[in-house]
Amino acid sequence: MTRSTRDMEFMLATVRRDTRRVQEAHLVCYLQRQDEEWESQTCQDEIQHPSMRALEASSSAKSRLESPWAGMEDRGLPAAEPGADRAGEGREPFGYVGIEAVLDQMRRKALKTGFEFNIMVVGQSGLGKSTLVNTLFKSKISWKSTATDLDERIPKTVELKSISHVIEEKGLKMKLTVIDTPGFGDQINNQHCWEPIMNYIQEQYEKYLREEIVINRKRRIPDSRIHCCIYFVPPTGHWLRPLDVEFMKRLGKVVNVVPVIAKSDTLTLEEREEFKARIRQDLVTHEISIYPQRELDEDPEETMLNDQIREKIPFAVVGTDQEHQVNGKLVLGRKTKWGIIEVENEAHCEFAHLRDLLIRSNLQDLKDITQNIHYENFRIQRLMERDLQPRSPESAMQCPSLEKESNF
Ligand SMILES: Nc1nc2c(ncn2[C@@H]2O[C@H](COP(=O)(O)OP(=O)(O)OP(=O)(O)O)[C@@H](O)[C@H]2O)c(=O)[nH]1
Ligand SMILES: [Mg+2]
Repeated sequence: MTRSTRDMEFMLATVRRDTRRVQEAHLVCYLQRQDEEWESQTCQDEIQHPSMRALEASSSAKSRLESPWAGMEDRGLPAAEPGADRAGEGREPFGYVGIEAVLDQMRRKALKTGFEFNIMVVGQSGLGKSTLVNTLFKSKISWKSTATDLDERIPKTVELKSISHVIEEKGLKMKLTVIDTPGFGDQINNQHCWEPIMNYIQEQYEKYLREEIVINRKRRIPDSRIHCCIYFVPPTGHWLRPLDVEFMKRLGKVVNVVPVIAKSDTLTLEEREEFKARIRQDLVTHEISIYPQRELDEDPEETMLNDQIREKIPFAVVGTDQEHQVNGKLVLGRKTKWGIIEVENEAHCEFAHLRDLLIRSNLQDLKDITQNIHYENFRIQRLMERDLQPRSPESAMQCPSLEKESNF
């Protein structure tokens, strides 16, 4: 079967399926990458095409938007009348309808608009949060980024700071923003140390909601909502501390949380594995919701894929912003007395797994869950606080109920 026929069948099969998880522009970036991989693996089983899920999500909604016959099939009508071929004269009436062109349209649109992705790093002071942010920007995701000089020594973070870089790959642009937060745990009393972080997350939802409820909405609402929060667990080798339990519990209710073991180079391989198992156990015992949330798996295939991620979490990471020569190549690594720990080498630590989860495999899913679950919960609760019926953009902006402190 040729690739285009396969795509056609694939598209035809998927246009019938309904979905709510659609963000076309972002999705297309993902599709483009998968297409390239697809080209190099033509013998792969069709069911395993990685873009399948994404296509299933997009094709239905997209075809409804762009086709003048959208929804006809759902209403029991033929998609196009024989002999009245409005889409393209001279084509077979029951054969080729040109749906695959949607992919090109989506691709073009994505190239034009680009997309945003926001990550936040949270954890106790001195665990290497700022260092990991630099590692992320210096690692191979951002070779072509507009990164500024990151070689200065990393100072202690004293306030929430957002760092954005535009990462460009094959004409596609992604604005990656990382929110670096001051570490907590320095105080004798750490009660409520999560408040500044929780408030920040909530403020971003609030900002988005304000933009959404005005009558004259912007065509594209700037998205500063946190799509993923990386929580740094100290490498104690024991169990989760009560403070970490409390903090993650709260975070998990409002944002996608991905826990990592910080400075994992300080643990032996056995200690690392044991610690990971204990943390997983603790997460279940304390009912902490972390990404990918089991209850949000949509089908057995997704459960299978997500189980593989869940088995690896928390990722044992090592951070650095220094490069070293290893076998004639420059690598990001930490130089120790005994050798260099290469942070992008999977045999040394799991930084690459974390980066792949965030940027390669689950970026769209993280954005979807933020939009459809976390933001939606916030939005419903906020709108129920008072009946919001803005009459003009101005009144919406000055709506008193939005000024009020939320319980969220
Ligand atoms: N051994 C080891 N040290 C690390 C690692 N990552 C960072 N460090 C070191 O830990 C120290 C603190 O790093 P930061 O990145 O400033 O930590 P932080 O979490 O941002 O600290 P605050 O801003 O105070 O919250 C620095 O000396 C880093 O070089 C790591 O993976 N392993
Ligand atoms: Mg810092």
